[in-house]
Amino acid sequence: MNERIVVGAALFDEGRLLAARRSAPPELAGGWELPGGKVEPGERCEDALARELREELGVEVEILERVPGQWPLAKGYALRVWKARLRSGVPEPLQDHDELRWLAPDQIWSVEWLAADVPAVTAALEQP
Ligand code: DCM
Repeated sequence: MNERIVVGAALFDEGRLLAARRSAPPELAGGWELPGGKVEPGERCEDALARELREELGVEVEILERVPGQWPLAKGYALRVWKARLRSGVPEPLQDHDELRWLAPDQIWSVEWLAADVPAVTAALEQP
């Protein structure tokens, strides 16, 4: 049942949330997202999320609880989000992104989130 699922991480460190600015494709470039990506066939969502953050940011993360909800993306994909925290490494924009920013609570809406990520970020912040 992992067809057309995109997983994203609400990665928190010392109360700040990581936002990543996409560098591709052109229609999404410049928009900010919760880092993540597509789940591969047969792959668990949580495993896909850890893999994507390893590939894109060069970090090992601990996947925590799922953020309730699911948000529609293009082409029939849906975005699901998990809270996560760093286990090791310092995030770097290795792939798909050209800038990363740790956002304090009063800075969350200072970046232009991609449309699907707006409700996802809202839900992640509402969760205790
Ligand atoms: N996507 C998104 N928000 C996220 C993660 C991904 O809107 N937090 C979108 C961007 C792409 C699609 O999901 O259209 C697949 O992402 P990727 O190219 O990273 O696999």
